[in-house]
Amino acid sequence: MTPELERALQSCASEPIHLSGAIQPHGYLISCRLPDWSIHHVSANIEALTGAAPEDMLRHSLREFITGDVIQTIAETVGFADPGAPAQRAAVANIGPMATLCEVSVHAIDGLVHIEIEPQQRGAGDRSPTVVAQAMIARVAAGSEDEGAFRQRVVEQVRLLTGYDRVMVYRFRHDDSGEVVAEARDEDMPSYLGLRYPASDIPAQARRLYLHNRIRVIPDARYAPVPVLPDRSAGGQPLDLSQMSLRSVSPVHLEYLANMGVAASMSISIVAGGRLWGLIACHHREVRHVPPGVRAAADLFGLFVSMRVAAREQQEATRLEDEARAVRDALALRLSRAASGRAALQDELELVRRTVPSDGVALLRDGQWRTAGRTPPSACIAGVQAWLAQATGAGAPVATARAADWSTQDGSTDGIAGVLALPLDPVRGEWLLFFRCEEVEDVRWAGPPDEPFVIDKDGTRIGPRKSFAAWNETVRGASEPWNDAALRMAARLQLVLRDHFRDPGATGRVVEE
Ligand code: BLA
Repeated sequence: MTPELERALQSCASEPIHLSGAIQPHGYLISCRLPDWSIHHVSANIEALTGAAPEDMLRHSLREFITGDVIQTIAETVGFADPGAPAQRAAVANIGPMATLCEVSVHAIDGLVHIEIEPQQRGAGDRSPTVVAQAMIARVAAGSEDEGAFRQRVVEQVRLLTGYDRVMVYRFRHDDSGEVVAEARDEDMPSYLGLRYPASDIPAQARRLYLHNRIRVIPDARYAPVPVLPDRSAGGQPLDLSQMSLRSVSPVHLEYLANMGVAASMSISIVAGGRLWGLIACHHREVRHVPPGVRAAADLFGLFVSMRVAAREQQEATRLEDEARAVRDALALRLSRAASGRAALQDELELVRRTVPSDGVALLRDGQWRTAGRTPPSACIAGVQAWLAQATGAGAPVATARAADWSTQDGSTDGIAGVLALPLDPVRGEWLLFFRCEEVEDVRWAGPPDEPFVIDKDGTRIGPRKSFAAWNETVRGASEPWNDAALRMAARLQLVLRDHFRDPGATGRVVEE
């Protein structure tokens, strides 16, 4: 990656998207302070709704523009919500001199109550979001034991609800790149299934925001932003729009959508274990409105999908832990029955390998190793020893996912990249080494990952890349990283083995080979 590109990516990740100072034009904003409902901010387009110019509304009371019963409902909704929570649908009401039928969403942040008003779209329907979400949940919950079938039902249900041309489940990987793992689409739309996108397509600050603000809709990606007036608070701070439904989004992202031939988009967060697991991402070739009621149903459905994904991940982690524990117990028994557990370990490597999710294992003793499963050639021993010499710390397992950390430049590693090393007797150079193969996958990147966007000739303006044609790249030299669960399993194995490797004087049990 060139320094120029690195700088550009950095600037991308530091764009304060929650301070855009504008909303999308399919709605209006009025922001008030309690207790007097004095108006402190309005969107520049407000006159079309209330018949009053922004300057004739600022510092006036909301009561001059909205009826008492609607204000009462707004107050109740805000009172019930947690401070800083995302906008919530509060009411459907006739607003302004034309009695425009509108949906009203509200949230409170920094002492301001933000009221977002969207004229109701024709044919929006009045089905209750809870009833709709309930039906969707029932349909995906029934019999989707298999993860693939579950995801397929998810995209089909969201497509049925919203009518988007293409609905995808987009899953983040360990390096924050992502992959489309399920798709339902109009047959005329190109398929994105299986395509990989670099982490910079959804930069870190956006991923952080989407953890809490779970749903985003851009009905018309070619819109002109409507400024919020004034764009700063009384204290001179830019307004925090992070929880707003109408927030005007990053112009870079709008360009991205245009490059994909997408005129309207929606995405729903899938959160599992406190981390953004993925998104349900939707595209449409034409302008498409998603009324607040449908958004509310999609949001509830997204919460269900999140819980289901989290439960599934938890189940899978528990299954792996249980399996590893059973293998450790079997290993402990065998070693304790042997005259020398320390000596017997080398005959139990197949069992040892299954105590930590890995492709192979080696027992390093006296500068040689005994192996089981997939391991690098023994020509790599010196390199591994050199890495161990500088990587050791306080007797805990050490790990790397990168072959470059321990391999010599010209030597082959036989496709191994990750090493997790467990000190048995580091003073004597005795180690247990787990290996992982490199993730040599044929990755179908949606456009070159090292060229995620185009930098203009003058180097100042950046835009997302223009090419979405799939091309293959082989990821070399790195394995799937050793996550906390793997490190925990290694630490537990270390406890099992410790008894057999204590100083002979201390235990009297260790018999030298
Ligand atoms: C936001 N980028 C997003 C969002 C998605 C994607 C889903 C959330 C907003 C939305 O719902 O539309 C990316 N969309 C995808 C991907 C797929 C998809 C990967 O459908 C795959 C099928 N984007 C770039 C580059 C930058 C960038 C290079 O490609 C930075 C220079 C920025 N993307 C960017 C920003 C946002 C974003 C800043 C936040 C938009 C906002 O919420 O304001």
